[in-house]
Amino acid sequence: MAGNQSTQRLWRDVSVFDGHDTLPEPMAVVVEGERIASTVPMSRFDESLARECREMGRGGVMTPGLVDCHTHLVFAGSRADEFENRLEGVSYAEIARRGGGILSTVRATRAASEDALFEAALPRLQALMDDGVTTVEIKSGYGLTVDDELKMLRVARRLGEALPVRVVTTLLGAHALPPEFENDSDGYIDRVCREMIPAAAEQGLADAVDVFCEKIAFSVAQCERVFAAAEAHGLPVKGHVEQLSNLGGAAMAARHAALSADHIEYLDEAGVAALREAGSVAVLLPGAFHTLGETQLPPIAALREAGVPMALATDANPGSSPLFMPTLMLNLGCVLFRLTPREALAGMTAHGARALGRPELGRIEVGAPADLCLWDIDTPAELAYAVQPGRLRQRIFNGRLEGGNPS
Ligand code: DI6
Ligand code: FE
Repeated sequence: MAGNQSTQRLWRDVSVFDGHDTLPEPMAVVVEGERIASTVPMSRFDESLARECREMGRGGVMTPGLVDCHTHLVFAGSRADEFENRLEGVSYAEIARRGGGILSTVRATRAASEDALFEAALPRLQALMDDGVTTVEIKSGYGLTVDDELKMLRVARRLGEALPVRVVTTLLGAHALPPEFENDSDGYIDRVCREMIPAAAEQGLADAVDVFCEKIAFSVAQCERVFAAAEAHGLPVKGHVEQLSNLGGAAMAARHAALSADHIEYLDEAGVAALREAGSVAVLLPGAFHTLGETQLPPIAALREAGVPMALATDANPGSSPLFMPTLMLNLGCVLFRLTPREALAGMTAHGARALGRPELGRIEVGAPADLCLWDIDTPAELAYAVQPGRLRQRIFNGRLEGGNPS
């Protein structure tokens, strides 16, 4: 059985969403080693190819492995109490001003050992993987001391070594003002710029640098200092901007050629134009919008009109988006933000990858890394239409079968 010895693996009769669009015909997809070797419409399929390959699957929908380009997966503690407070009418910003919110997770995360953080994050990451994720970004931002931020980033790196998933790390030292720096936010930004960023860069722990630009966090000028320090250490930047108000953080991020501007509910026309000119990705986070009961919608029509690539991510975190299910975001992106299913899927594949500075990922294309999902559905739109776990038949990571629910 020479065919079974082959290193080439074949999926046939699959409906392919390639990262941007659904291909017009059923396809055969061949993987060799870690890469996609060929994609052939079934109308031109030659059975001799099947003899050279090991058949892995037939039928269903094949997408790139999902790319979750914005998460805060590493943390300790729970914020279920704040969830109840918010239901009683206390706002997210008010909880933050009272020292809860992000700072509550900071207290728990500082107190947790590196191993405890790792163990706590494993099932969260596994949940994302079981729902099709093959690339995930993980931010720090709940340590807010040099040591605790580096601890979080080491945990993120370890997760990527322990599990079959690509982990991209982001230093979010400028997430909230730690209590030690009360009334001295510029002093804390000095610490981020002069100690945190250099240490993370030197130890190779961060792939990018992020900020929270908001009235309850840091000003545009402070965030710009963080970006300048990141650039001095060769790290790309991105920002949580225009989530709760419009400070002009997106335009500032665009001036620094940011990989992405994230949240952006309050983004205005000038911000949209700035993102377009910079080639930055707009990252939409419907989980936080949903959880916080927001009503201000991101300017989807303007972004679409301007041709700004829109990514979609979970923002998985213990406060504003305790949602660890990427395919739910496809649904929420469509229902809440009026994305088309095609836009939502592109947002969790090709555009998500671009928001991470990894444009070779999130696409089904000859030569691309073979990170793939085979779903038990008939059309790609069904992934966004129904919220239904268990439809992932196969998860292929770097050319190897690593998960799914084979029927
Ligand atoms: N915006 C968010 O949605 C997360 N961080 C941020 O700046 C939320 C973090 C949290 O509430 O713990
Ligand atoms: Fe976030």
